[in-house]
Amino acid sequence: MGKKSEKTFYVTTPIYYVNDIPHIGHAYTTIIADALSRHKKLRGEEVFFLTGTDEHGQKVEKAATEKGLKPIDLANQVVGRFKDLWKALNISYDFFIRTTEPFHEKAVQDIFQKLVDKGDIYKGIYKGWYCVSTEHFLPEDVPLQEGGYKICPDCETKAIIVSEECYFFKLSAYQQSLLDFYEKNPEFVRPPSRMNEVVSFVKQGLKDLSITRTTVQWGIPVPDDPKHTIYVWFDALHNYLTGVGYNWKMPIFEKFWPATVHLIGKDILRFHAIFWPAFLMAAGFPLPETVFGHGWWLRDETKMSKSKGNVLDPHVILKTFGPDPLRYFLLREIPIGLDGNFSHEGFIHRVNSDLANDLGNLVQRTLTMIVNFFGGAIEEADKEQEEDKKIRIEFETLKEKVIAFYENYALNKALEEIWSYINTLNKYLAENEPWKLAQDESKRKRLGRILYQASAALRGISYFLFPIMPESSQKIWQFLGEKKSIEKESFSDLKFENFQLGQKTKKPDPIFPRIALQDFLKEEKAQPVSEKKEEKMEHIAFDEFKKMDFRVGEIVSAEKVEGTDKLVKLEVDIGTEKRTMVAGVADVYAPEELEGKKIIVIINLKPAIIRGIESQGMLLAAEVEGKAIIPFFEKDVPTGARVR
Ligand code: ME8
Repeated sequence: MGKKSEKTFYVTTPIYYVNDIPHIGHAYTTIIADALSRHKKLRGEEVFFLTGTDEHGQKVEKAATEKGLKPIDLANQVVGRFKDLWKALNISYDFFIRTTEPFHEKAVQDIFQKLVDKGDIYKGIYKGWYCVSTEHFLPEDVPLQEGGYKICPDCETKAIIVSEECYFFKLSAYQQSLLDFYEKNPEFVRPPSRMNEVVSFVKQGLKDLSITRTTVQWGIPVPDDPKHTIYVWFDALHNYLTGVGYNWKMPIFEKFWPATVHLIGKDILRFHAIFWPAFLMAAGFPLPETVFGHGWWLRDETKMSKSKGNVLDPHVILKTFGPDPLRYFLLREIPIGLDGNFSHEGFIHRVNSDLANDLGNLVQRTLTMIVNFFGGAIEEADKEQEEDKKIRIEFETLKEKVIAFYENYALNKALEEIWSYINTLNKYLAENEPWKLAQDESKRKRLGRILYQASAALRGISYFLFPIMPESSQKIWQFLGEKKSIEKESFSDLKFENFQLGQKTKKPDPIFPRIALQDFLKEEKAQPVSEKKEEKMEHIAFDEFKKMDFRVGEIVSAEKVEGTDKLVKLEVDIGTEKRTMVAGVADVYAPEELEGKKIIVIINLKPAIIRGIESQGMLLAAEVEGKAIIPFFEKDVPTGARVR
């Protein structure tokens, strides 16, 4: 494959899991990607912006089972939530990849097979600890807790022990090539502190990586060995190839690959900075330019995450403010590499002070004066004086700085510079008091100059802000009388003088309304809580427990439910009658093993239709490594006896 042309920019976000709905953390990465791609388009580059969803794996399988859904049905629901959020946030992605798309699955299988043929993937036995929440195998040095289990160091939930036949990827064989690559490409991982973390991890030694599972059914089957499914991370990382056309739209792929930047949160750095380049090296693809690991949004100093149940649903903010204030806040508040604490107070403060006061008032004042004093078009202006020149010259330096900051992922710095210029302009107006000049007919040209400088500067400001606040910038641009959209003017054509004397401006509507914190918090509280708090123990009253009718049931007959691997249909004698029940135990027990066994069943559970069969009760079983293990009675007990 030839080297791609210089003028393309291919940016990706992680593909998000569909086990639960999107939150501010997901919005953050996606907004960064959107701002960067809008900036690159203004610079005249050809851009491909990819986002999507990670739909396979144990975590999604488990979430679907808990909700009584098939994984694909859960995925379909949650994908809609992601797409709605991206629309509400004005995200201009070029393609939305879903890992359940056949073109993706096929490409992953082909690459897998290629690595098997090459000897980079081989079969063995894996034994170790696995974290379902982060979908990864724990490093061996994670200590054993007193109860004989391990805690995932990343998400602090309990890991499970796994022992199964699996395919391994020869990660260890790539240790030196990775270290050489990092050395030659110091910008591969950014910011630099993250590169140091990656290098020292690799130097400690890499072990081969288990990349298939036999206990997870919701995954891409291994070619010619379908009892194995491909590990969700091997599957997911390849979205960056398939999402840009690999194996199905090759001209697009060849144009944009390798990716310019994979934007990710620091939680998934190792997958992207170690596994991913190793997979690519093995399969013979050129490597991406940069993996940028940004910091986390925290709430009360802990990472906002679904498993911690402290996530913030952006919809309330979006409903009240529209997309731009949130986009602005997230990008302004913290440098991309660092963590930040999200608080409503901080958000409202920024919106009111930076957007409503500093920028909103500047737009409002300037344009209202043009309408009131010049009927909407500044016809005349005197020659620039020193103080006016300063506004034009600062504009030129600001333009250079903004470009450099955007290019360097320093979006908060770009915003700081823009705001410092906004403050200069507010000061310029305050010092020159155009509203007073308007009282004196002889000062009309002077008045014209001051309002011209302010308008020309505002035109530039709206242009610089466009990648971050596309909707509001476009509004300001149009209030200033521009007919074409901002995107039609390339960065290299942007000049102070592009605002013309005589240009017909409009009376502006308020762009950023002020909202009182109290009013906003009231609105927030009124919204239904859409996130469930996971992992929290909920107590039930004894009376509620007493309502549950557990009995000894005898399995009279058992047969597999057609078309499934896990489900078995049971006829259970509960003493007073026979009941049909569907249980997910066929991967552990053969139907003949179950016949005649006595088990514990709950008989007053509302019936449920499972695969078209009415299940009139449920058996109890222990969940061990994703499998259901049934407790059988050691001593004979009468069928129908109560269990308490
Ligand atoms: O990890 N602060 O998906 P995921 C900032 N499917 N960013 C956050 C955040 C927070 N509190 N919480 C989440 C996965 N994010 C895999 C990725 S890619 C081949 C597979 C963002 O749904 C951040 O970008 O858990 C983080 O890396 C990502 O969401 C994790 O999303």
